[in-house]
Amino acid sequence: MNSHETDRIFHVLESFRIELPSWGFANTGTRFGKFIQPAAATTIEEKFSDAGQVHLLTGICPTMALHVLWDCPNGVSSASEIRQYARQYGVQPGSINPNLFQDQEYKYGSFGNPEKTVRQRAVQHVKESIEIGLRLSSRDISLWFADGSNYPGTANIRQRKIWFEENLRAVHDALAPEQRMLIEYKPFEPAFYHTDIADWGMALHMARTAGHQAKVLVDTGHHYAAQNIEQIVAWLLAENMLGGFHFNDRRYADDDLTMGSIDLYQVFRIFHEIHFFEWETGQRPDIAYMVDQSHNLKGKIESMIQTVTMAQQLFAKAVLVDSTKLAMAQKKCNLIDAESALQDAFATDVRPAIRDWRDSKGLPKDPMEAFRESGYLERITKERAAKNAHNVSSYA
Ligand code: LRH
Ligand code: MN
Repeated sequence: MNSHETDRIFHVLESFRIELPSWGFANTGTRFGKFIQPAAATTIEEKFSDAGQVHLLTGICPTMALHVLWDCPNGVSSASEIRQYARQYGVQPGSINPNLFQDQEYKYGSFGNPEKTVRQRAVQHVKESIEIGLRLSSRDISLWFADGSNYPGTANIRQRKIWFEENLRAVHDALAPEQRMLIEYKPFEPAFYHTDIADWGMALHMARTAGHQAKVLVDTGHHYAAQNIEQIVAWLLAENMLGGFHFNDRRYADDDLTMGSIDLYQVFRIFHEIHFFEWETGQRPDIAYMVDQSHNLKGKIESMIQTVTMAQQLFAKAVLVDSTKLAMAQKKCNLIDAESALQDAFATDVRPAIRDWRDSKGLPKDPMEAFRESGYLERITKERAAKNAHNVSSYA
């Protein structure tokens, strides 16, 4: 790697930041049960403490996403306690994620529920989430809806679309000027016949209908296996409607595995579209990079460190694509040269440069090693094991 490439890597690492999900530190599982980890976080303080460790060791995770019913049990009045932990552990509250999928009354949906009172309650919950965001100086309200149906004919899809447009407009209008609303799509699960916001086109339509502070959120796990995710990213960039990402990896469906554990080149191609857009337009897109994973088997904090350093590596590799050479090859339809412009960058070992960047910032060169030597895991295991031992693990 030449000094010019090292400089480009140092330059992009200066601004690359990725947000951690509070729920990634907690005991989560699948419908077949969950395997309790004695060191897992159960309180919001513990989640901030663990996120604080990852930020301390990597320097690039200054915010943590919150899920309202999981992290703000007292609603708006949880804000003061959360602000105190944010100060104590050096990680700020990030995107606010309302919970519109676990309450019994959401059986037939939230914003799309045929029951007006249920739709109103869902709108109220999002408005409360917006207020929590304001109290915590969080910019993004991140909306995912489990809404849909399991059997043909059981839902009026067009009527639900109208309710979603009405309710998304209503909550959009409750945003403060500095806030954004991110709309996340998902093709299926937990609904297995239709999902009301199932793909990027539906999310784009809903964001545009809601208002100018609404953007689309791309969860990499929310696509059919054959879908070209980076093409969706390129379109949303071109439309200035890409608000953020939930990164994870999958072999089959929304597996929520650690980013880059299955298909590193997928994430590289996404990051390439973002760098290429910036090179071509001179505009730095305002994208929230976030992790959304479920760490069922691997250690939760180690999985986060693995994810964050992998994201950094793939973001750095992607900036090494020679965009001038690529643009020329594309123009001339020189397929081999165009292809190799990406493959050469992807094949570059950027880890030495990233270690040097960390060293230049006074950060540990190897965050995973530093974590294992810190004794933090041993300490929290002692503190939390008894509490976690009572955690139920069976599904039914
Ligand atoms: C839905 C989803 C959504 C979250 C949840 C934890 O699959 O991706 O972003 O609210 O996971
Ligand atoms: Mn997600």
